[in-house]
Amino acid sequence: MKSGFCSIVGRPNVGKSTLVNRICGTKVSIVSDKVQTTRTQVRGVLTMRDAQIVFVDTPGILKPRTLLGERTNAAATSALSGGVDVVMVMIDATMPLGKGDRWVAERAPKSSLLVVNKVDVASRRAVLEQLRKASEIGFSEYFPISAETGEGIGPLIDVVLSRLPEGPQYYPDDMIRDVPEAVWVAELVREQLLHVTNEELPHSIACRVVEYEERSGKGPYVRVEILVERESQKPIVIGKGGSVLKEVGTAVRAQLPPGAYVELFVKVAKDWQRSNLLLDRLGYQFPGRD
Ligand SMILES: Nc1nc2c(ncn2[C@@H]2O[C@H](COP(=O)(O)OP(=O)(O)OP(=O)(O)O)[C@@H](O)[C@H]2O)c(=O)[nH]1
Ligand SMILES: [Mg+2]
Repeated sequence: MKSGFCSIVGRPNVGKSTLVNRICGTKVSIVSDKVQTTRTQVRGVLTMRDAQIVFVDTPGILKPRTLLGERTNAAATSALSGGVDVVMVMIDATMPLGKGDRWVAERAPKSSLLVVNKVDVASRRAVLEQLRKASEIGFSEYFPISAETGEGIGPLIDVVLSRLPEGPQYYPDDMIRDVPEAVWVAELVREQLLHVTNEELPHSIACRVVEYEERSGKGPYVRVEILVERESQKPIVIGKGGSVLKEVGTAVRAQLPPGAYVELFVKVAKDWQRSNLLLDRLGYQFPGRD
């Protein structure tokens, strides 16, 4: 049995979570077109007959503006070394290679795999140019892929497999993500809110499950608290006559076992992104800290 951990790091929005979901064949980590969708390390497990790869999705690395930003960056940079067997550095074929990409690349081990994502929407020339620029930084291997369509992913997985040591199976066969069910429902709510809100608001939203009850013969009853930072943000999240919450609730329920009941309510937690205490309570902890 070969087994090990493979982390995926890069700037926000390059498609890290989309890749983990594609490889694992199911939604492991939430995705949106807003930057910094992922806020913690999320593990997705690919189990094969004689190998297991644990993919570690990480928050996009960006210059931090809040305590939350500092913590998400720490969660990402800790996956650049120590405890992982393979590092993938991901860049976006549709965006110029920027300072942020170089910052990440310079801190990644030289043995990292460089992944250029979104080739489905980039010209061949743009992809080649990204590969050329990235090669100046000096990685061990280069992979143009599309996390969306799956193009190029087979060879990438083969190389990860070839780099894994002999090891135990870390997770049971049927485990695909390591996120507890209650946290997962809160993430699904946040994902829907990311889709319907704009500008600064996505960063101001945090979700947590305050009640989770398994009901025999029915799906679970889940009560989710949506936290915003200011009173003025509440009506946007609620929507006219509760329309936004209703839409979010329906979309989340569709992803849960039949009969699931999701209750949503909105609360103000003033400037939670800048409060160590609230960040601890919301589960946005520094890696390695309880
Ligand atoms: N066309 C195209 N879009 C993609 C591809 N991969 C990801 N996207 C889109 O890019 C956006 C960002 O994807 P995510 O997977 O959330 O990106 P991320 O790197 O995890 O972002 P953070 O969590 O914010 O760091 C979403 O709108 C995806 O649908 C791809 O291969 N092709
Ligand atoms: Mg992500």
